[in-house]
Amino acid sequence: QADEAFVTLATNDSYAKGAMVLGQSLRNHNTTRKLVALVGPHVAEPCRDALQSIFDEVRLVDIMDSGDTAHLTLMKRPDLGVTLTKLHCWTLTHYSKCVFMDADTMVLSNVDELFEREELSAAPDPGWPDCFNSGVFVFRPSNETHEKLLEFCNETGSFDGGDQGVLNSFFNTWATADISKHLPFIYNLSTVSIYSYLPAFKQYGHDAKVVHFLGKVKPWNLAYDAQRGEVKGHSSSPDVYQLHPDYLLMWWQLYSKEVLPLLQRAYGDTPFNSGCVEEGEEVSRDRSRLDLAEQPAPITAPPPQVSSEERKQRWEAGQMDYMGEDSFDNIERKLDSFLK
Ligand SMILES: [Mn+2]
Repeated sequence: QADEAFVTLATNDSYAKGAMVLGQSLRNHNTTRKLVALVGPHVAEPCRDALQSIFDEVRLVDIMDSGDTAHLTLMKRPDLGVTLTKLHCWTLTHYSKCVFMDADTMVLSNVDELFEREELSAAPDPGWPDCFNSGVFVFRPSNETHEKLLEFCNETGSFDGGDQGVLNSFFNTWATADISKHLPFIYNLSTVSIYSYLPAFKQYGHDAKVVHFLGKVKPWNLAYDAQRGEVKGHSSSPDVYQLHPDYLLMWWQLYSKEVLPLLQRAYGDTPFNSGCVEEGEEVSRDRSRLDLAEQPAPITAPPPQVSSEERKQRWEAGQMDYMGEDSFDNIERKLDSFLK
């Protein structure tokens, strides 16, 4: 077991926060395996220091000065930078088996049993279940596999522009060959699935072991009022609906209680974006708007009153009334009534 590890990846300071929450969640559930964080060159020094205190190993991956094939691929396909950094996990050959987990995942219980699985084990993707989701997967480090993956990237690229496309094309028998390589969905519960199939979430959601904050808006894009215990600024973007309020709150509670002190120690007197706001602080809205500024702002005029049936149709057509009837507060209330 000493040669088995959970591996994650942080390419910037925001994802580093996610990696810290993931690592701490694994520690809190008493994993017996090693914890490894791969970090890109853009992660600030204090963030790496904070990662050091949670992870057994923090490894800098700079594709620019890594192996020839990786470098060459990056020259040809600069968009695959993050993907190539992630594929680097196959070079961790001092471990015999690893479980990769995205920095936007968090464990809700011990998941060490994942090491009983073989390469490549993963859960179905909610958007196309014949593809696996590459947010959580079991693999065997091997320089040979790494080289093959890089060559594959060079020749084929990625059908979705990311690592999931590459990995699904490479491990292309996953959907049909061996059912033991299909991880149950509870090992990679995408928050988007909660809303797309609410009855299933009501039936099986309490068994969830890993939650995956899939989608454009991540928990760290929002703000948190630690005094009130409230996540702030989430009514401004439709993408936020894909984040379940309970899991979102769990993420922020873990972050503010156990991760933030590590960051504060690492940064010392240097100011940094903690994500936490003072009670009633008006900046919170501006800040979350700033954080979301990379995403195009949703343009939704306040719609006229509609019947319940018409509203349902609009919802199913993807036209939610985010600012009004389908506002986050209303959805949260509805979910609460289901969950209690
Ligand atoms: Mn992810």
